[in-house]
Amino acid sequence: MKTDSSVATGVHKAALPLSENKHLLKWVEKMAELTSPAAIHWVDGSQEEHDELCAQMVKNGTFIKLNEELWPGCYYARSDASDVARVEDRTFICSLSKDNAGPTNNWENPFEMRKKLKAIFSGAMRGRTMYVLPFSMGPIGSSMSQIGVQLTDSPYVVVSMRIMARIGLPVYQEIDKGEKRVVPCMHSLGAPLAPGQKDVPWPCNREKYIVHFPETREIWSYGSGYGGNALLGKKCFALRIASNIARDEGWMAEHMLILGIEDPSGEKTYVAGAFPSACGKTNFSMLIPPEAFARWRIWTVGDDIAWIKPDQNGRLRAINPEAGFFGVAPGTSIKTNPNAMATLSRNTIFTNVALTAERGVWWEGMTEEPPAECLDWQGKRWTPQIAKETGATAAHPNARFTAPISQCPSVDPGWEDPHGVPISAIIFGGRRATTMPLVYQAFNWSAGVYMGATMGSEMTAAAVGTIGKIRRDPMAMLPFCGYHMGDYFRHWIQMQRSLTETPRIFHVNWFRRDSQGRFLWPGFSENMRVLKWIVDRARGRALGKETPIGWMPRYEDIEWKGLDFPEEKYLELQAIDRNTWCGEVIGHEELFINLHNHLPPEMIYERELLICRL
Ligand code: TSX
Ligand code: MN
Repeated sequence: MKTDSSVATGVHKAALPLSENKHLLKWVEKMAELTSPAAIHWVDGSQEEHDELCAQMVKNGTFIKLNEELWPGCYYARSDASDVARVEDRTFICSLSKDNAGPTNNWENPFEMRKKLKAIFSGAMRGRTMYVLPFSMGPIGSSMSQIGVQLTDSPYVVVSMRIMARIGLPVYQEIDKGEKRVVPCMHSLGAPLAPGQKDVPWPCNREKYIVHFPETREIWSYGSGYGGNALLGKKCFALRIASNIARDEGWMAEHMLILGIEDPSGEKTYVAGAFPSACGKTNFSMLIPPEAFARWRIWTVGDDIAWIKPDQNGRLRAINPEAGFFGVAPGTSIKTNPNAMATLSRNTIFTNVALTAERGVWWEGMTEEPPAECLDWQGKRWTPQIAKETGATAAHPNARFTAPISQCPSVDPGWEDPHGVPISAIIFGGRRATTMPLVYQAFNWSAGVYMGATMGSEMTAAAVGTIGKIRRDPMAMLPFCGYHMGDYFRHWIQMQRSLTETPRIFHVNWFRRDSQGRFLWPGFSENMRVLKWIVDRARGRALGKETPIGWMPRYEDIEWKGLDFPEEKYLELQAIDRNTWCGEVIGHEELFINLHNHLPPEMIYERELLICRL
């Protein structure tokens, strides 16, 4: 292996192994042999290390340091224009049997895939440093936490993971205890440097592979430095691999926010919520109650992932395995999400937003007035006039902020409780212009599983002929379930058996429109009124009206103080049209046909019952 001067002279302490775990040392050695990095850096997670890596990235153009007065501790990155989102068509589940991956995942034979990976990773880190990045998903030492080690040639990934997960020295200590299985996560940008070759600000490869081996609990990611493709603790580990672990061990790895509702008496109720993209999940997780809800508080535990496990008393408890938010910037503002704006005001990495003249950041929807001039996410000059003429946005629609949860004003005091928080209700949601009422409650657990399995959002993308078509996204897990979706529904059904008390299950839709196409519901803070009914139902305090689809609040069951919302409009918002719903249930069939031989019978029976009631 070639070594750089710091390795050769041994002056850089980071070049020395920080773990004594034999398996880890051997694996690092083997992977270094495969990828031929110029140096190995054992990440300790310290502030000094972070500062050094940032300085190095500023020097080579990956990072721009933002104006310290305006954005203290913040950095700005522009990705390669071809590396801006997760690549679902390049994401693979390599289980031994194709049947175990199911029809909703890309499957490849694991032996073939290993051959392929060996070839593309061979020499892939030449000229770069390989970082050994140990991380804990969940609070270090919690029995619900899981440990991984990511080998990566991207310093951007190292500093991002320092926000998104717990990393460094305390994690080596956990590993060296030898009590927990470590998930190996191999990552390369696939952009080796020849001697003397000048680096680019955002190295990556046109060919991408995001590969999961569920049986051996391994992740291999090649070619991308962006988000879920590269921060392997997040979607790859905490959802795709963890969903496999959870099925085997009897718990749940879910694409859910977690929030706590505190009432004026101090009583706290936690709920988890699954929403497809573009529903405002992060906004919801940081909701600020309307003025009329004085002394009510919403506490944020997480905005994206929940690991949920039955405790000794048979009640579900949840942790957020993450330590940061990797949130979509466009649309985030003081109006839509003041807590997010406060969170990202310092120590935040911005990727693919716009850069202002005073070395600040901007994105569409951040302020009512756009800046007179800025540099867009590709570094080109952008003005409101140019936008008008060309339609170019200053920020990429998938531009992100990476910010620590600890900085969120609404962060729950118990967000790092190693035992997790008790979950009283599960909320499913979707973006639906028609059909779906503001809120209803499933009759029971299996009806709730059916509700989650059939949820979806209307397509908003401009692809021809797709407007108004519903994209089904079961439990918002379609891209994230690491095994057969039918078996996943079965696991949900089975969970009930290990619980003395099941959480109540609800469906919400903030996006129903009237005949003129206007939103019927004001949303945002006003969603608190829906949450209050959900809490009261979960605690057996509120009434509901039985309907063909579930329990629904009557007008008088909702707290309307401080909002002028006429009963007539409420009835429109909550209307269940039997004909429309017959069409809806027919739509469910399409999803189930794909999964037929793995579908638990409960799904069939729930559908039949629903049809009969309609
Ligand atoms: O995040 C949203 N939430 C959840 C908030 C806690 N958004 C933003 C879009 C998703 C990315 C919403 N948009 C919500 C919502 O509840 N509701 C809507 C629809 C809507 C948009 C604008 C208005 C009302 C409703 N404003 C006015 O009518 C003035
Ligand atoms: Mn997500």
